[in-house]
Amino acid sequence: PQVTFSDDNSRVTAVLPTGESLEVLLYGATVISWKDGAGDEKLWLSDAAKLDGTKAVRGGIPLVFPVFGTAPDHAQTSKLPQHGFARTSRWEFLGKSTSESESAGGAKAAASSSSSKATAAAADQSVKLDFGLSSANLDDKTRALWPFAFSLIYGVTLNRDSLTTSLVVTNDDDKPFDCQVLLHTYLRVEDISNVSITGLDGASYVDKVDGAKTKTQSSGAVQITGETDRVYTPAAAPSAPVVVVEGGRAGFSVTRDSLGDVVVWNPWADKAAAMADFAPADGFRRMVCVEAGSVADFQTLEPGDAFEGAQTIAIGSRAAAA
Ligand code: TA6
Repeated sequence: PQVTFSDDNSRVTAVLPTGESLEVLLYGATVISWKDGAGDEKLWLSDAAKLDGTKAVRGGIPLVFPVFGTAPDHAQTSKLPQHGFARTSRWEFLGKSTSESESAGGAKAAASSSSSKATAAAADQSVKLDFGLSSANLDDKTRALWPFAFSLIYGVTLNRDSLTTSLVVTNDDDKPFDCQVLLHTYLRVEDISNVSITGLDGASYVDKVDGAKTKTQSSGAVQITGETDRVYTPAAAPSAPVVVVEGGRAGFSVTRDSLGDVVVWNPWADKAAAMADFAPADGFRRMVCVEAGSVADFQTLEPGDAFEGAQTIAIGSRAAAA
């Protein structure tokens, strides 16, 4: 895999030998592009997204920490901006690591051609980029709003047919702090009217479009036919996939580690029109946010404690099998 920096050091790009690619803005450690081997973009990024560090990126995978939304009744985080400060801070690039896995075909090929020199097994390469943010990196204003010593390590792993992003939060302070974590993923779809989301059957959810009432998802797939803003807490294990199906084919299969909640959001026409950085105006028909997080309540990290939460988004045939 190749990992290159942009000239202005604002972003890092990784490309696998098989063509898949990833682009991460150091501002917010925001993944702004993820392309499959055919060069098709899998994430939605607004045409008006700010990529110059003046505002959180409208699209890709913004990081939400230490608070999801705003929490006026939660003393520790009540002074923070919506979704906290991770997505609007400058992260450092900590390095890359690559790994190869013998693809099954390669192994079979090697076994079957014992007489001749086995062809080099086609190795499925992957690359992991690590990013860091700590209280030491924060500007004074932000640190004053949330005065705790912490460090975050964000790992983004590009595989041939999946993307994994994991966040490790460590309490470096001598007192406990509460936090929430969420990966605010904007998935790209062809047409939202052909999309349904499975894997949420029976889940309880908070409907933020209907007075934040708690409801239970009936069985069957979730359709998006208007503004949708729901915090699901599926009863099934986080490893059970939430699948974005489009035109009868599984487009994305999202599995989680230690992130018990899934937010499903689509602003629809009016809310999209009200966001200056949301373009084109009908772009809401080309996206759906499926956001893995731990946001239904706060978790308390004791001094020295660490929490790791991760998501894996599988695409194409792997997703169908999931
Ligand atoms: O994830 C859903 C949500 O909390 C919505 O309520 C909406 O506010 C969205 O996030 C976008 O928030 P932002 O601060 O990025 O405009």
